[in-house]
Amino acid sequence: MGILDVFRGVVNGTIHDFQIKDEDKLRSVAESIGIDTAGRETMDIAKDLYTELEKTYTQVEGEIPFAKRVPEKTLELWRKYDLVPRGAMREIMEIMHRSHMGVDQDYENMVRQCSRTALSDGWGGSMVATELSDIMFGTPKPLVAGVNMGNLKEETVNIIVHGHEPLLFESMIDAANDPANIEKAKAAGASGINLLGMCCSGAEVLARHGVPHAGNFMSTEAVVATGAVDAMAVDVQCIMQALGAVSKCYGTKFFTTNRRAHIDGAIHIEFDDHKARECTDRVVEMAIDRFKNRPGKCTIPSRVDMGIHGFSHEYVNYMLGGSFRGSYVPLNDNIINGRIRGVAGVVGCTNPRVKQDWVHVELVKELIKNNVLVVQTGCSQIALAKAGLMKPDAAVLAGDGLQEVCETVGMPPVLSLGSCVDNSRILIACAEMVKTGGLGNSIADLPVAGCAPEYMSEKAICIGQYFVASGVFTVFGVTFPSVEGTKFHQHLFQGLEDQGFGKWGFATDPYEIAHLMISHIDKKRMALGIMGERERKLFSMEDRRA
Ligand code: MSK
Repeated sequence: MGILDVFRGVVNGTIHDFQIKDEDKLRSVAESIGIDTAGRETMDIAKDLYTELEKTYTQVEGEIPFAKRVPEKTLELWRKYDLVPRGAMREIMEIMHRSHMGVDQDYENMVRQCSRTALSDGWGGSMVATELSDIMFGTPKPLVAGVNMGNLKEETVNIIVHGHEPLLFESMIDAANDPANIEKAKAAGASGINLLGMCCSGAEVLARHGVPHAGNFMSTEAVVATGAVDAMAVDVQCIMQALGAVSKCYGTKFFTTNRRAHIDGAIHIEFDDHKARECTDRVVEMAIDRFKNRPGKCTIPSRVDMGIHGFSHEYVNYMLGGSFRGSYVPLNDNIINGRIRGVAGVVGCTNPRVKQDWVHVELVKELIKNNVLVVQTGCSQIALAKAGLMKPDAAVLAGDGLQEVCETVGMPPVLSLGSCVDNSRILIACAEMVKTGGLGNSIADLPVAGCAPEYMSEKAICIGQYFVASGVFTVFGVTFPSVEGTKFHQHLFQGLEDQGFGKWGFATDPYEIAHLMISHIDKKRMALGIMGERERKLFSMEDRRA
């Protein structure tokens, strides 16, 4: 909603710190929901696009605008079960009412509203945020960038931005590159200003601008202990509560910037969309002050892991088909001929209950070894970037078929897409695979699967549910918030698939998760009649570990 608010300010001319940067994207998004663009001025189209996309949140009857992007057969199924979201606010109000004591007491009916609300996020709020961010800040294209704490530099003023909304980060990029601020940093004895990202806002600007990334959710306190972080500014979501106290121990200036998220012990400087630089210039100024008075020695780990980031749907289209015939045909063809067995989305959080990054890395290695192309978002993608799998030469870890495709195209076997909000890019890719043809008529027919092996946030449940309702088998790890053996659990883990949707899965062992996903992909391949000569062996856990 924050991104939509800023887009409204941009089209109405009341916000000047942000602009429309990608006009092609503006036109293609507008056309995708039936807005006429031929011969029209950019701002005219933008105004119509705003009016249309606002309905995603506020409409009380009808279907959200991006329902027009859903494959026909998937949309038919949603209509049959009355799942097409009207508007996010209406669906959230309704679920709040239905979950009140003594209202909706039928598990299937309740799950239907869960799906409808979740879909208003995936094909609604998240998709709007991704598309408008591309329009205002630029659509990502692959670029080489580094992750890990070795991106901190002792001789520079180090500023970290952490959270989930790109607005703070975009403004901080401007502030950190402002010659006047750089001069102030130099006058304080620094060689410059070094801006780094963490968590999801970090993943987003890593993909969009190649800003170095210091680490995922599990590293956000540890990075402060280097002593080298002069300022950390946060907005919303996944901010560890102890960051204020940890920052105090190391003299790091810790800022909250969003009116919805204050933290005890933080310096609060409110970020105002209309005066964005007031906040970010102030953070830079206080970071320079801390640099001048660093309380102790810096201990910066030397490791930096380079990789390729920023595979937007638009770029994947171009990468596979070329600029004159951009298309998903080569991807579908390579799935049909069996070089690529299927596609897996491995996304989501890192969770303190398990060894850092281990489940993500082992799971993804097992998938690519079995010729499954992996797409990633969020903290999971940072785990794999640190493990070095976002480089084309990581293709040696892939099975023969996937390796051949990666070498031909020159791409890594693991594609980094951006933040958790960019999971909507995976929905668009699924819709495109259906539209391209040869892999069934609905998303539920595709040989694809999804996983958040270390989820920990409430919104991950919503993301999982919008993938399941869209037709994707989705596996979660660590814990699952339903009781095995109940009718409700059975409905989530099987009943939904019987109705034509995707379904949930659960496992904690990375190899078991990988083979749940691979078995599902094979089941879909079998149904599509594209299993070929491949021998289908049911593996025991011992086989898998061997
Ligand atoms: S930041 S929601 S820990 S991916 Fe999106 Fe990472 Fe999960 Fe937060």
